[in-house]
Amino acid sequence: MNTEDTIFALASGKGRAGIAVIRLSGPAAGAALKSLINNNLPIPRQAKRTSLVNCQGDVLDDGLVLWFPAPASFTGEDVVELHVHGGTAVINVLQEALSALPGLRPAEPGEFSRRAFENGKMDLTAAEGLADLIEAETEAQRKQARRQSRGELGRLYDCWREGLIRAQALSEADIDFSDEDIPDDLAGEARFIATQMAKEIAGHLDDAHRGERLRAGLYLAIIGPPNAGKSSLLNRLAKRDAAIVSDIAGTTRDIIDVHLDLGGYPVIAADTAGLREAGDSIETEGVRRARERAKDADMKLAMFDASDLKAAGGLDPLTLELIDTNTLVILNKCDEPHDALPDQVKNRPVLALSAKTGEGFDALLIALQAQASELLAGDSGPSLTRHRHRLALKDCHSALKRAIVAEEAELMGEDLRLATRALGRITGRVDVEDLLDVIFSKFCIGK
Ligand SMILES: Nc1nc2c(ncn2[C@@H]2O[C@H](COP(=O)(O)OP(=O)(O)OP(=O)(O)O)[C@@H](O)[C@H]2O)c(=O)[nH]1
Ligand SMILES: [Mg+2]
Repeated sequence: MNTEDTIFALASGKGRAGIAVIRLSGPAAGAALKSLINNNLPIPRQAKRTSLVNCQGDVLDDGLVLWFPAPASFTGEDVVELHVHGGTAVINVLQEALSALPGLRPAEPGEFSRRAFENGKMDLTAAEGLADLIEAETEAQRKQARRQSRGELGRLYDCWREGLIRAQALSEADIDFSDEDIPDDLAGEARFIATQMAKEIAGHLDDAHRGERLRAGLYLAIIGPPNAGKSSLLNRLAKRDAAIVSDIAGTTRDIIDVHLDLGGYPVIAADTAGLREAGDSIETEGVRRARERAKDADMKLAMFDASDLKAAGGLDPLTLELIDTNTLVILNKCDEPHDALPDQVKNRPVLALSAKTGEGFDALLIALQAQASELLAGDSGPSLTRHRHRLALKDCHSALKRAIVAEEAELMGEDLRLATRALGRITGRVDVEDLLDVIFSKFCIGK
């Protein structure tokens, strides 16, 4: 990727819209703007209404243009924004005109953010936070992404890293002056810092994967015997007919996912095949998938037909087996005559529901929101949000534990160096060339 190039891309979403924003960044952005407006550059950071023309002088559209000279721009380079009419033909003809200008090419995915990172406009966690903000579907996700995009997580890691750089310097001074008569126990002080930091990092890691779960969404599995009403419930949660409902036992055979916003928390709810000793090979596969989803789920709804309480075999044993501490038990079809319901099944709370009439549905939503909040609402500090953060923090913690018990200052210094490096890789302060392609290619910004 050549950073000498000037790149351009549609910054607003694809598809018809009132306004579309095309963004340019790089050394030829100013010349490109002059050519497009056939005029001098406008006043920086002030919108100017103008016609936009191609090289032949044909007027392509009217719109607003904005000029952000380097370094006070998103990428730190010269940046131009064209606010034009958001029709497909308008966008296409403008992109063609831009391609025809010298030194301009379409941006790769994530290239604007990557340039902003490389020009020191934001650290790697802030760039990731910005990508998350664009993907955020719920309020809790928006809040987390906004904090990260404003650099809160990066600042925490930078602060720890500075502490470790100091510890490293102390341990090195201890080596350099070991033969001389120095009053302070420098290695002891370095060990003290490492110990404090190891405690803080262990606490930060012991977060029940809150940030990662909030970013990805909680998995909720609706499980139960055939005909319990699982698909009916999924449809009520989704407010649409996402799954087929019928009185034929074994209707659902595959997993059907729907994305929900439960009080600001993102939840991916899955309808699953009814659990039973299946008849054919397709249903067997469906039941296997249902069990697998139940195993991976953060929350489960174990659903039974309330009338099964008085049936000869009682509640379905295959479903009972899967109930654990993250499960809510639902006794459905309470619109039909049924016996008194128990308060608990396998020590888990029971909710009476009619997926058909909606009776008990609000109580279920409240219970689900409470469970989601318990899993996702954190303390006041920023949470790590990606597996790569976790791996680097674990590396850092292991190196610190070794440093604390190291018998020689040289070994302590080496482990402190590794711990510092691990933190630096999260924010992108050191050694991240190998990570950048992977990280930025996943961004949707600039596409
Ligand atoms: N009376 C009553 N009938 C319901 C209720 N919920 C579902 N049903 C009916 O029960 C039957 C089965 O409903 P589904 O939602 O397809 O059940 P399921 O658990 O998805 O069944 P499988 O996909 O076979 O595992 C359908 O005829 C529904 O109309 C309810 O609350 N009350
Ligand atoms: Mg079903």
